[in-house]
This record gives sequence, structure tokens and C-alpha cells, in this order.
Amino acid sequence: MDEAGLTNPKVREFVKEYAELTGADRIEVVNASDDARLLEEAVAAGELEKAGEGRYYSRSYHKDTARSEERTIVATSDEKDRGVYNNWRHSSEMKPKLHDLMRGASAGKTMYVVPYLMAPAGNALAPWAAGVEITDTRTVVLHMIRMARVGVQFVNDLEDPGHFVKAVHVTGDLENLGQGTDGDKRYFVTVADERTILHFGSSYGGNALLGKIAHGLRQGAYDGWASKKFLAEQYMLIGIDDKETGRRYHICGGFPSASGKTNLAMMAAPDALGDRYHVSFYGDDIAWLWVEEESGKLYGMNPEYGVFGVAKDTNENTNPNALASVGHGTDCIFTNVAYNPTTGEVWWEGRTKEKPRDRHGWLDWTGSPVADRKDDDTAPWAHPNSRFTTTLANVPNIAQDYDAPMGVPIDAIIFGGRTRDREPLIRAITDLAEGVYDGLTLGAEATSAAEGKEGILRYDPMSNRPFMAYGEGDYARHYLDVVGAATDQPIFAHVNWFQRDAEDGHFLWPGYRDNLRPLLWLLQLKNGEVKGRRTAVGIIPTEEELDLEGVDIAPEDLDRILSIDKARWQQEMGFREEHLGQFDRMPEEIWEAHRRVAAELDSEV
Ligand code: GTP
Ligand code: SPV
Ligand code: MN
Repeated sequence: MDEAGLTNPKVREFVKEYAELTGADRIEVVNASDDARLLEEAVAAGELEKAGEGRYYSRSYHKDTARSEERTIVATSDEKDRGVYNNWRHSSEMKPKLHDLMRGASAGKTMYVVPYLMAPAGNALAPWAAGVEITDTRTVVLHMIRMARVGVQFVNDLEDPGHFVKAVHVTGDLENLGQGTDGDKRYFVTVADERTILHFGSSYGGNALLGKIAHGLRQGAYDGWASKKFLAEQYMLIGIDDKETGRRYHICGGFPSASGKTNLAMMAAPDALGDRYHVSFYGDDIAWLWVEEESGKLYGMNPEYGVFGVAKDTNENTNPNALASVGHGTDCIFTNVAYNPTTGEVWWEGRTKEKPRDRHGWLDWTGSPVADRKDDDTAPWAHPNSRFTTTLANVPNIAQDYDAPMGVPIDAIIFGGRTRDREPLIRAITDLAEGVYDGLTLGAEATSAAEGKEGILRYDPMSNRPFMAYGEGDYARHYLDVVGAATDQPIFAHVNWFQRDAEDGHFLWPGYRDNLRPLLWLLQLKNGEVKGRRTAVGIIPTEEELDLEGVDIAPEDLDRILSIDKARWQQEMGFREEHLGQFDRMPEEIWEAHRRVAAELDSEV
């Protein structure tokens, strides 16, 4: 710690405590400047392989490929923090459990100490953004360096030396943890009122990169509520430049996991609109929102420093910027995609229309040669949740001021889920309570028969269901208070890129780059340049108002995505009532919004 210049006495205490508990052999404090050496070490140790020049490949344990919601817990010392989704447990139960699991579990390993900041330096919310992750896995360190601002300078000079998040990651013996069985030993716990994160039993993604989901979302949300100052949301954040008028807008918004945030944030404007509009990337997974003191406006910033993006279906057409961000020389890391060690190539489903023709040398995500597969083996080569990790500076449309301390003023907040019917392309909502109500009733299709009945959504309030840190009613209150305090109210909207044809299942809307079109309409609506068509569930665009130049869509499909299916909506209102009824202390404004929408639906002809 001396050698690395880690001077904060509280951080040193924390490191010592957990070095003793986990029994690690040695301690290594990490700065971002250690990246090249750590990469080399990881390659030498076989933890990473080279995927051509300046690109890396890693494989996670085959039962450790995604977040586990059942094993994720928010613990505090106050039962009032129990919500429907946060798997609340008392901290006096969970802390000893995790300490027992971690005791001696890093024996023989190096314990890396990763000081980080989940904010641009100097940001108004930086006091809640400092943390120290200790981890026994080198590839986790390499991911953290890409995903967060890392270095001792972020914790040495804290105003209150004890005000940092203590994040402990112990991988455990992955082959003997009973993942997904009744004897599952994994636990991913945020002790929110102690600002302590204890994760045991995984080295993948949000389970292991503790700055990201555990601090950036769960702890951040709890801190935002406890301080009454901010919101921490699973939102993307983009800027849209109108080069004709010189105006600049910012939109943030939440879609559940694997529902299009990264793709929207990396969007290249459709060719027909590219001369006039440019989309810039601020964030693709997390935004913290607060009211800026001087202007009184709602501001947003991305606490992350990198992208941990879904590989599937990323290609030159759907997302050219994503491909460029993982090109040679970017030092990106691919995880669980298909890999060819002979050529250094990587591949995933949807990367190209056909699989690589010459199968020789290709290994699937488990490391098995695909050439050995039986002809009828249809298992994907890449894991469906395989991902790429790249730092923000590699993203071609990164906003010029992404690292600036100020953050950006928010013009619009959008919600969207994967819904195959009912939800139109876009419906705008101008009332705050109705917007929050809409976010709270956000849902996505049930993904398997077990998860729900036809037509009933898996509700995912504000796309935060897996990250909810405290009670949902209190969350709604806090959301209304934070956004309600802003001088200029953002416009809300619900979007859906995923409506499908009932017969052949094709997507009615081409999606991806064309998603800019409904967003432009939303901004025009906010500016009073278009009127739209009023419905019980919001304002929807008329066909004439949407700029559809160059869009490949059948007239009947367009009709469908711009209309409201009243019967389906009336059915949905019943489900919503049940959904909202589960939550304690749901503010009356939200119930009023619900009743207003229901009554309007019933009175509409
Ligand atoms: P997390 O990182 O898990 O939070 O996901 P995300 O919300 O960032 O989702 P992402 O952008 O990575 O997209 C997930 C999947 O949806 C990918 O396979 C995309 O190709 C696909 N997808 C994204 N946008 C669209 C769209 O507009 N239309 C269609 N049909 N698919 C899309
Ligand atoms: C998500 O699952 O929403 C992610 C990936 O963004 S992870 O970091 O693994 O949670
Ligand atoms: Mn996410």
C-alpha cells in the first residue's frame, strides 16, 4: 500500500481487515497505469488469450455466465427497507454468512485493491461515487479498469476519508458452488446502510465488477434516497445534435437488461438523416440524475467509464459503432463468444448471416471445437449473454464532454420493454406522475411459460427490478420528489422497438438506427413543433409527423405500431392494478394517474 501510494487510513484499515479474513497471500494496489502489465500477466497465466493485435478473449466458468437475481440480496438493519423486489434480509444475518464464506477463500491468491470513482471527477455526486473493490481475480481487475475510473487518487483525498464504498469480491471455488441448484452457495449482498458490498461465488459481469451494478445501481439508489439528493437508474444517456438549428438535446431512459440500451446509445443516425442529426454517447447502462443547484434543472451523468455490451446480433448494419469500439488496438476484452485461437478471430450469433465457412480452429464459448459437433447440433457458438468490454474512449460516437464534471441537462426520459403487442412505437407523456406511473408499470414479455401467462408482462419498474435497493413505494415518492423539484420538467415517453406480427413473428419496426426517428418526434413535440394524436395512454405520432424517409416498412405494419389496441389496454389496466397493489406506501399521485388513464380508456370510443 505504501509502494502504490495508498494513503487513506480508512481504506488501509478496510484492506487489512479483508486481507486477514480472506487469507490472501499478497496485496497489490492497482492504478489504471498498471493495465498493460496486468494484461501481459493475464496472457502469460492463460486467463486471457489474444484475439489479434490489441484485443483479448476470456472464457468464464460454464455455470457462471450471467447475473443471478435469486442470489442477490439487499441487506440493511431496518426492515422498513424491505421491498417486493430487493430480496431484503437483515444485515446481522447476511454479514456473518458472507464472512464465513469468504474466510480463507482467497488463500494462495493475490488480493487486488482497486480504488475507483463512479462519476466524472469533480461531479456534484462524486462524494457518493468513491469506492474500493478488493478482488482475488486478475481478469476482474482488467474489466474494472475498463469500466470505471481507477486509481489511488480517487480515494486518497476524500473530504471524509471513511466515505467510500467497501466492495469485496471473492470468487470461491466455482466448480463446487452448486450454481442454480438447491444447494447454491453463491451470495451477492449489498449491505446498503453500511455502504458495503459482499459478493461471493462468481467472476462474471455485474456479479464481480462491483463498481457497476452493485455500487452504480443498488448502492447508488440507496444513497440517492438516503441523502434525498439523486436517483441511480439503469438508463442509457445520449445527446442529439440538430446541426440545422444548432440545438442540442439529451435523452436518458431505461429498458430492461438486454433490451437495447447499448444499441440506442451507440446509434449512428440513419443515412437519410445523417446530414442533419448526430447522436452522441454518454452512457449505455447507468445514469445518476439530480437537480443542479444553480440552474435548478434536472441533470444526468454516466458513472461508468466503459461498455459491457451484449455481443449477440451486433454487426455492421445493426451497430457499426459497437464493432468499431472493439476493433484491433482497442485493448477490448471479449467474454464467452466463439474464438479461433489459430487466427485470433471472434464470432457470435448475428455477427454475420452465416457462420464462418471454414470451421477449422473455431472453439465455441465452452472451448469445444465446433468442427467436432454433430450436424444436428444447433447450440449457439457464443453464449447468448456473451459480451464485449471496452472503454468509453473507444466508442466512435462518444460525446466530446463525456468526462466533464458538470453532467448534462435532461430533456426527456424514456422507458421501453420488449413487448410483442399492445405497446405502440412511441407514446409521449407530459405529466410527471403519469410518466412515473408509466415507468413503474414498465414490463417485458415473460421469457418462458413458467414466468407468466400469455399477455401478462414481467413487470420491471423503471427497468430497475433487479437493482431495486429499497421499497418500491418509497422509490416512487423519491422519484417524484427529485424530478418534481426541477424547474424545466422533462417530457416522458414509452417506446417499443419490438412489436411483432402475430402470424410470422417479424418485427414490425426495423429498429436500431431508425429508432432515432421517434425520438426526434418526441423532441419536436416538446418544442411544440408537432401535435401528435392524443390517446388515453399518451400522445402518439401521426404518420405524417414521423420522418420516415428511407425506412423500409410495410404500410400495414406502420399502421399497427401507430395505433392503440383499446381492448388489450383495458385488460392491461387490470394487471397493472394488481402489480401496483403489491407495493407499500405507493404515493397517491401514482394511483390517481392509474385511475385517470383507466377512466380515459373506458370513455374513449
Ligand atoms: P444490458 O447490457 O443487459 O443492460 O442490455 P442493453 O439494454 O444495453 O441491450 P443491448 O443494446 O445490448 O441489446 C440487447 C439485444 O437486443 C441485442 O441482441 C440487440 O441486437 C437487440 N436489439 C437492440 N436494439 C434493437 C432494436 O431496435 N430492434 C431489435 N429487433 N433488436 C434490438
Ligand atoms: C445487465 O444485466 O443489465 C447488465 C450486465 O448490464 S451486468 O453487468 O452483468 O449486470
Ligand atoms: Mn444493464
